[in-house]
Amino acid sequence: MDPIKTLDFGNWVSGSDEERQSFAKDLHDELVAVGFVKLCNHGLSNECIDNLFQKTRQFFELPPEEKQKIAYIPGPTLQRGWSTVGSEKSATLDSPENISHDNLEDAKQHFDCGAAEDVKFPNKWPDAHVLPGFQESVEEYFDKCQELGLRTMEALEMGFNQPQDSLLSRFKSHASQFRLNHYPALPVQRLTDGLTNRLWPHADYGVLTFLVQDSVGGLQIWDNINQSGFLPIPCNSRYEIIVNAGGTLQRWTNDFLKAGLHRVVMPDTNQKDGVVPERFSLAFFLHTARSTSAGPLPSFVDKDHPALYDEITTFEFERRRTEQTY
Ligand SMILES: O=C(O)CCC(=O)C(=O)O
Ligand SMILES: [Fe+2]
Repeated sequence: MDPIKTLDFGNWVSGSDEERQSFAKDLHDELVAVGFVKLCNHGLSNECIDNLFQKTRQFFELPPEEKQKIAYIPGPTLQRGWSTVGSEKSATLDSPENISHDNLEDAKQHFDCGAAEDVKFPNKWPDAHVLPGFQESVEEYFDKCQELGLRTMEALEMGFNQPQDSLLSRFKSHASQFRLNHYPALPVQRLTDGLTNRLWPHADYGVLTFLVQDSVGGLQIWDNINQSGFLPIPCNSRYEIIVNAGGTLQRWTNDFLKAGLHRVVMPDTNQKDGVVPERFSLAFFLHTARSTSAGPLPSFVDKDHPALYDEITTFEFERRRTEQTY
């Protein structure tokens, strides 16, 4: 059974008042209880998703020298361009405290970008003649996810009984980010030695994440209801979108809603001749304007629920988290 419930986004976009209210309530309830929901009828066409998976594969198949031209140099800047296998250390994020992180590896490479109009942290693209259509495909997908993200926030605002536009107005300008993930094929033994994961347990930093995964498997989410451990998430269709709550939403709600903890490990099936096949995923992180508060919203703080988080900007929150991983 799939631990994540699927909601029909069509009910929000074009449903009756009753259907819209019920969508907003389900979205709220599932995010609070589980930390994750899946969306169908989300408006991203199968062609758009297929096209981006194909372009993503082409990007990671480029020779390392080409990718190196747009490598992310860790420093006082946001992640843009290519990060090589193992460069990001996700074990430092939310893995149990009692393990030593120093020799724990991520078996993953990725490509990051922000909005086309983000002049403060400009994107890095491979040359168009090396990878024709890549930039256009990524930008088109980015814009569609941003739109989907805003509409989902609108529903969540209703689900939370927040005044209309009070949350949505925080996204008028935005610092959303998009990541293409590639987990190379590797021997089963590498993923079972306890030192390597495709992606270690972590919660994302933004408000909401919109994730599309291929059918290889290995994604797991923390069982927030029974606290029993990690639960495998099947890919019923590569066109479904998994939505999870990020750290900013956890801060805003003063822990009323916990960011969904997840990881990518060896798939239950799908190994062949001792090798785990390669895997791709597309992760869109919905972020607010950078100057927005990442402190708890007033309606989640009272004398029984004192503020658990300091009053910093969402940008500062992201910077702190990114710094941890390199
Ligand atoms: O590959 C996946 O399914 C998850 C990716 C992810 O969690 C991330 O990029 O933050
Ligand atoms: Fe994630």
